[in-house]
Amino acid sequence: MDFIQQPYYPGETIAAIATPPGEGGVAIIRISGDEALNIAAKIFSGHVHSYKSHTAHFGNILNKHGEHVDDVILLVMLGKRSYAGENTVEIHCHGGSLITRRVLEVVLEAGARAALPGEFTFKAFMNGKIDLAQAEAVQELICAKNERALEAADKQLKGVLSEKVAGFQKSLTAITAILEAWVDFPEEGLEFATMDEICDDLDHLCKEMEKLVLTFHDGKILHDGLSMCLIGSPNVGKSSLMNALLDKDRAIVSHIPGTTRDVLEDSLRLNGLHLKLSDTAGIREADEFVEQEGIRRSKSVMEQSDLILLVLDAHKGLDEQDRFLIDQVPKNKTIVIWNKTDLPYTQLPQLDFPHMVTLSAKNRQGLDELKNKIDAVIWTNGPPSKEEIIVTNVRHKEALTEAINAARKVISGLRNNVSPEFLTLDMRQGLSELGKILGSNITEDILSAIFSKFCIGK
Ligand SMILES: Nc1nc2c(ncn2[C@@H]2O[C@H](COP(=O)(O)OP(=O)(O)OP(=O)(O)O)[C@@H](O)[C@H]2O)c(=O)[nH]1
Ligand SMILES: [Mg+2]
Repeated sequence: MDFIQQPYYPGETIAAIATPPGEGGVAIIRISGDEALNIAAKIFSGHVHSYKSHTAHFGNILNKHGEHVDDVILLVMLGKRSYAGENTVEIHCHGGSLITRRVLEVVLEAGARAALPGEFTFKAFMNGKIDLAQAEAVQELICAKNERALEAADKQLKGVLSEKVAGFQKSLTAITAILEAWVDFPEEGLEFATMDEICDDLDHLCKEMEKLVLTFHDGKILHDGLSMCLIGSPNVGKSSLMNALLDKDRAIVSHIPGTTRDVLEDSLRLNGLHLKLSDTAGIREADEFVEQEGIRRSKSVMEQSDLILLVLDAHKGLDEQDRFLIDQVPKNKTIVIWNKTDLPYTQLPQLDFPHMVTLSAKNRQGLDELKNKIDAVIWTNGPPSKEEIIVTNVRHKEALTEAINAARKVISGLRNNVSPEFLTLDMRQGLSELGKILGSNITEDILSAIFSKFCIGK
């Protein structure tokens, strides 16, 4: 990210198209920085300098030759009361890609620099409008693929996670102060608190942080979504189940074994969650090249999926091929599905799998039970509630884990009479790790990595 690696000039005026490329009713060109009003005054037909903050004005954009470019609405947001925390002007023009680019060109000719990805949010961070966890939440909010991810990002943007981390920092700082006083006045010993009390406080803090780290399992699912595949022998009804789950005629279904040759993918929304569902070729001994290749792909999808739906035919019962597959799939991420229960079947064999469902893809019976089972397998302790604070970002999880390690080191140091000088170093390390979540002590390359994922204009 050039704007981070090069010297950063606070207040430098940047501009970008803030709306997605393509045609639409309206497009927005955003200008932020010290010169935003002067630039707008040069190119807009009205008296920009007389406008109050948070007001909208209709007028024309004119190029440097005084020629009309577009009829627009100009929005003015002054100083701290803007997204970036610097004077901001937004030009709402007609939403054609050519006209939008023309307006941007006029803005750049008038003195703004083209913004880099995430640079408006970077300004907001540098101007203290938001901390780093909140800046990351902006991008997560934009990219959220399901309602639950959206809720988690919204909470993070509102600062709920930041508050929690700040609370940890406060507790850790208080204990650090006690240890540092001990270093400065060793003859007075641990006057303010006994060693046991410090160990108990630190242990309590570690447990609280560990609780937050454990939410990452669910957070990752919210953030990335899940991949799920249908695996089974030919003709057991995988494609029929794919169609039933998607509620559309996506895959070809026929009574001929080996109908599906390639991997078919589609996305599925299930209880507010985004899933990628793959139908695969039925696995069996095959001589023909195309089928062999299909089967090879089925196996590879099976390995990569977070969840496997192993489909068996209740009417036919188990054959050698099914038994082979039963041995192949990892039990902890597999749901066994006995399909075709609308046809007569004898007692189903007991299989050593924790999750099993009987259904009829043809009659769409048992689908709700399957959906509930999927939900139960995915989440550690049921789906996260709206109130729960969840860590969705691996960077946050790692920083918390490092902070816990540092605090645990201090506990064991205290119990083993390690000199307090060393312990205060560990405490500082723990504090610095927590600071990274909020954006203090953060290196340029980490900032670059974070903001380069943003879109231009945000
Ligand atoms: N009675 C009944 N028939 C079903 C059911 N599900 C699938 N079938 C039938 O079983 C046959 C095979 O179904 P598919 O969905 O193509 O099976 P598949 O597992 O995708 O087969 P391949 O792609 O060849 O591996 C078709 O004739 C379906 O109509 C069911 O629940 N009940
Ligand atoms: Mg099929």
